[in-house]
Amino acid sequence: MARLTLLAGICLLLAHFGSASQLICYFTNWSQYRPGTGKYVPDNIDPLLCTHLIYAFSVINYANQLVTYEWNDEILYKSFNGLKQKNPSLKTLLAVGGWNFGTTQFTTMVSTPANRQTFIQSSITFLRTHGFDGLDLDWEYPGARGSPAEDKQRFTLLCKELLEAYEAEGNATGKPRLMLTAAVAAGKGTIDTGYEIAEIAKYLDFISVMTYDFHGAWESFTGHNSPLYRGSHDKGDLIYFNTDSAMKYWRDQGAPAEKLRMGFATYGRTFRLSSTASGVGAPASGPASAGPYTREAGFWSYYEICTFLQGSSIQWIEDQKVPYATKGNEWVGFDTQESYETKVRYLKDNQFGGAFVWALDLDDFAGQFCGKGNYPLISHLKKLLNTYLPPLPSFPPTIAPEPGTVTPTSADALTPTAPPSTAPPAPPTVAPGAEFCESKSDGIYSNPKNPNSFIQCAHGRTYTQSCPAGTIYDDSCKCCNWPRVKSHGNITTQDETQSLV
Ligand SMILES: *[C@@H]1O[C@H](CO)[C@@H](O)[C@H](O)[C@H]1NC(C)=O
Ligand SMILES: CC(=O)N[C@H]1CO[C@H](CO)[C@@H](O)[C@@H]1O
Repeated sequence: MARLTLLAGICLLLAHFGSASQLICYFTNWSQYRPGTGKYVPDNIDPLLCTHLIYAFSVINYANQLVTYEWNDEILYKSFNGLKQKNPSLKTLLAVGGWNFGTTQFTTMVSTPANRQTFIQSSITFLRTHGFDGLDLDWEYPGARGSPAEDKQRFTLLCKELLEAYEAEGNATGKPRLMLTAAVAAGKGTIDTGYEIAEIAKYLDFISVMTYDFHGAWESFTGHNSPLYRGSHDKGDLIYFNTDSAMKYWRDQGAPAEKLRMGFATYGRTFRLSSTASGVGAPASGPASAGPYTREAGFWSYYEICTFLQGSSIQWIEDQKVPYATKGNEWVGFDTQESYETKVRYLKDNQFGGAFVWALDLDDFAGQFCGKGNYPLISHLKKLLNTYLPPLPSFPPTIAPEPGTVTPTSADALTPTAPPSTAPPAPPTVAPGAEFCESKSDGIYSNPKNPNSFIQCAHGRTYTQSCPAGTIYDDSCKCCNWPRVKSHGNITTQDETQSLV
């Protein structure tokens, strides 16, 4: 117990250190059915990894009530919400909807005030009964996929009435108000038909913009699942199919940046090449083979990608800041620790309020495939969010003449190349006279001159950052930590520090 208190204390401290970015992680009710080492249940979740966990998905029944989907959801809810005993500051939400659930039940539910109230009251009972802290609306999408145009306004009404009811219930019971959030579209056309952005932003605690699935095997040319920037090959409406466009569109249409959460994928989307061309925009005839664990053509978990990378050719898409890999006639666009770093830097530069991950079970959660420990992507994301990242000069993505859009990198040093020399000079946060980082690769280093601080190297520049009072820099977790305490003659902090990053 003393150990848990210490852990909670460090987490709180870390939350206040650097930026207080939220990390929201989705759990999926179907990952329990994957074979062998792919099987994933709430017991596999590290309770200290994320600030919020979202259970996907629940559904709406024909009586407009919020209900379970899987036969064993109630058992899983119990272990899911039980994780809060190991991390008291963890928040859990229940997502309703999802892609497969479609739109019909949502349309019926929002169509009359009575139906909406039935749903709203049932959600309060359901969430409280099972110990969730809030509801995440995953309607894909209002005003699209069979949902009529008026659902755009009705979705706003639903958000407004849900928040009012949650406030009233919180006031009446003295419990903290239930949270209300939504996962929303990232494609400009779907955003326009689906959301009154400035309105819904008033009622939602945060908005998760699904900045992935931009390209996939439903198209006849290769493209990246989750590019950060527009690519030189993007023409017409495709210029909006990237994270940067989607996040800025939501912000510029009236959603406060601090309420927006940027989506990070722990999976990639695959293609089968139909010619000898293998770059971005190469002709494709469909998806690559299904992965042995996820078993869905066109889609590979990060841990399945790690297996594919052996013997593959990996390329960094310079203008979009994400990698792809090819082997034979199979092609996958995916994310790595390196692309996450560029994206977190972007997130911080634009002051978006945090990140969310789809999904916990698609990372190498048990560390059995990628050789980078448990949850290599999500734990890296957590570390990036909790660490000071010096802003880089923002330079527009260079539109290189086709096909010169990629630079080859080797499989084990997948490092984004330095910004072009035309980049504007660095902001004035560089430590004066510091040459520490001149020949070092990007990353965090201990400060040989002061244990209460650390040094961040970015593109050869040196940045010094202080640790919070009472803590020292700890290289084993690349974080600020309490000084190591001896108990019963053993150093006990090793596994604690690991679980912090
Ligand atoms: C809940 O209580 C707050 C604070 O007293 C008040 O401002 C708000 O109007 C109440 N909301 C509802 C829906 O009762
Ligand atoms: C096994 C499985 O696919 N489970 C379900 C989880 O919940 C969603 C609700 O959106 C269903 O569509 C899935 O089929």
